[in-house]
Amino acid sequence: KTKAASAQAKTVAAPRRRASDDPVESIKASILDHLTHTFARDTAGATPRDWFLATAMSARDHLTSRLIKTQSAHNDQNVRRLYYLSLEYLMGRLLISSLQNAGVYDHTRQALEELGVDWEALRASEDDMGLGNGGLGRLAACFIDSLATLDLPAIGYGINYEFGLFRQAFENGHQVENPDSWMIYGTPWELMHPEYQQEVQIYGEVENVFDDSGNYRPQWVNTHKLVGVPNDIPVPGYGTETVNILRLWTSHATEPLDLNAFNEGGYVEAVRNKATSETISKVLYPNDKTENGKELRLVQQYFFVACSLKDIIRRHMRVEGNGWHNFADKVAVQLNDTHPAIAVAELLRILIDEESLDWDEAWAIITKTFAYTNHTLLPEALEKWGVPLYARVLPRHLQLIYEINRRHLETVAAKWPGDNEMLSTCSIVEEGGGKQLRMAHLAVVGSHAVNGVAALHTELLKKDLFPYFDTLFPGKFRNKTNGITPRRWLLDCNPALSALITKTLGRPDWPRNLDLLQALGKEADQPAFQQEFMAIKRVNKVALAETIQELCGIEVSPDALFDVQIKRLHEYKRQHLNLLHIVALYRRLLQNPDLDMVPRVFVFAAKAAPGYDLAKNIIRAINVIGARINHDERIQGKLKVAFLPNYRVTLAEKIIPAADLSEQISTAGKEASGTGNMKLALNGALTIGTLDGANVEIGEEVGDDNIFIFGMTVEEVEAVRNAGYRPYDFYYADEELRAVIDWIGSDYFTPGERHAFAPLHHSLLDGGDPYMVLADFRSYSDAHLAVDAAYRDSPRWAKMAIMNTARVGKFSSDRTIREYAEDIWNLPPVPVK
Ligand code: RUG
Repeated sequence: KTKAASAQAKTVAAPRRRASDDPVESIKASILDHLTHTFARDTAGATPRDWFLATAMSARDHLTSRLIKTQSAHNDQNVRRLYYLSLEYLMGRLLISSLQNAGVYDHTRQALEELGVDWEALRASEDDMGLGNGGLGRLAACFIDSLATLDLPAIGYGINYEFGLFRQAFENGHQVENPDSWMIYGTPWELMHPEYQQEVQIYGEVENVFDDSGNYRPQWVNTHKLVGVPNDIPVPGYGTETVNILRLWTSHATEPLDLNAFNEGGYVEAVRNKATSETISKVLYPNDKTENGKELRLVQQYFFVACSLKDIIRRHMRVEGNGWHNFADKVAVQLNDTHPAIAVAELLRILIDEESLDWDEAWAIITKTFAYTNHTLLPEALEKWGVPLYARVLPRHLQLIYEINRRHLETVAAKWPGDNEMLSTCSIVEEGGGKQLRMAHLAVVGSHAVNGVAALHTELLKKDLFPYFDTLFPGKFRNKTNGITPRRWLLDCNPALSALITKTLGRPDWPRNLDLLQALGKEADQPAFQQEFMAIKRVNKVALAETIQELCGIEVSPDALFDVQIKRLHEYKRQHLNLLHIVALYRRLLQNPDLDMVPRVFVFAAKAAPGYDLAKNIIRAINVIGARINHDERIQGKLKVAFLPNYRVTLAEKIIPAADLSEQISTAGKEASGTGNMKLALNGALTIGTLDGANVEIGEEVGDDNIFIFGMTVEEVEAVRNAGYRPYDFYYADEELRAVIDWIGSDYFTPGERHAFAPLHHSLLDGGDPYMVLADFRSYSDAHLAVDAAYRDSPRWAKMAIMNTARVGKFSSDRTIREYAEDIWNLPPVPVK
């Protein structure tokens, strides 16, 4: 029972209330009205979830009127719009950000307090909208927040997955995956629009037929039809009237029931088509990196791209005077990774097969419309599709891709005459073995701009991944360093620090202009400010310590240094390097229990792709070794290891404000950018990191004195690899490292269970240590000694932490989006009055 339940036990139902001039009264009235008239609940029986739903509906009321205003402003002015196509959006909870962005957060909190509602219980009853795997999906969520905040006319398109990323639990240290049925009881944020449903087709074959003018034309026939129904989520900007939308497609069958089959008793048969069609928007693929060759994933990609393009064309063509002649003037489409790259061939199919444009005309529209963001250099993450699969699922598109490629290779041949090697390097079709389509090549060829997501990444993209394309299309490749929304990642998740910043700067508008934080630098030396800053950190650490106790049953001291690594579990991110260091510390403590070291709490949170066995082995190793360390009284609580289960946006919001140290330790050249690094630095955590991804730029901003850089550079990694990297060389040369690896390889941590960590042990030595953990170990361990020394000097540490918050304004996603808008989309803002 909530507090409200007892406070208002006698109330049966709220009468319809009239809006009041007092905003708090008016919000109270609105919440009670929804409780009664939308959800048929009285205050006495209302559960926290009922209160959440009523509050969400009240927030939604503020957004929908602004949404309508925004749409009419955009329509009336026939504006140019940006369409962001992404297979993933990692939104998290929407209540606080909706209230904040609608400008009614404080009033709503007060209204709920006056109603006697338990706020924490209320907000805990909102499920995370986890329609993404990691950085790529979260970036999309930050971007749509910034687009609205900057008054840019934009629509995000994606899939309304019924099941988000799996819920992770641990059993005996093992990761166990459970379905994430986040919308099983509905969600208050989505507005369904059946009137904008789209029918799309798939499978079938291509026939050549004569058309009315006697021309031979290919026709895609005998296709399977699907219906996409859009669900819109309002996306309000912060401190502005603009409310854009995120449009997510749900798949349906064209005929929900085969009545003939049903009448003949074939009950399963009668709904088979419905079930198959609905499968398409059922689950998000839980894979962050590897290309998943499942047919269903290809169908998902095509389904959402085809629905979105039809919707974009419908919106454009309904305006009088619009046509194909000005399509690319009004429409900019950003491809988030190659997942939506089929859009290039689909628009071509529409223009040529349905609209009868000639090739050159169609191709000009396409290359003016699309731009593509690359998020990785890892070969296993670069999408390729087998030609036979494509021929079956999208036969007409395959023909068109072949023709795109033929023309593309003509350009290549003209540039490098007689160079067959170059032809095969640049081709969209990979020959040899089974023929495959390289989606990254299709995206590059079909776009007018291609961007990487951090300066270093973009350089490597040009140099290593697409060297010839950079020569072939000079100026096409650009950098757009990632960013994060300061609304969610500071204002909402760290209210105490936000209040201190507002008070210190003497202005509340820093969440829209993060460069203002620079001024905090002036306070970094002031003892009083340092104390206030670190007192907030401590309160956040106390809160995280409670969460750790609750989720892991581990007691940790808020006075210890909170050392945090939170991100997807992947070898290249090197959670196992962190583990080797923990085991080394443990060993040092056992050898010398009086070792003078700052007590540490190592916090991990990470999901491993269900089929990624080594990643799961690393999770198990951290859990099991951590448990042994946590219970070893000989080390007097100086080390604690907590692996928090079910990492997601909501958990990140809890951990980030409490972090002292941010682990960004990928092998140089492997992490395209990283965005967790930005969130942690913004909240005053110091980075221990390699010169990889956006760490490089974070280092440039905060200065060498305020970051702990270690390890090999990209060039050194390359040189060591070229010289023939041998992990055993490092193993034999470093006594401590050798002991640590042997220890992990023994059954010391898993008595009675031999070879529990054999996969991990093997990968580090005989497996060749592909991510060079051993080569970087000593430098990493030394950097940690420097961290230890800095932390003992509290004023120094406080100053460094403040300088991090003060100097990372560059990493606001508003800056990133402004750059995209100016440099790639040519998209002016449209203020909504
Ligand atoms: O691994 C990258 C991160 O470095 C990056 O910060 C993020 C957003 O740009 O995208 C991640 N990513 C890459 N997620 N999936 C892929 C596969 O292409």
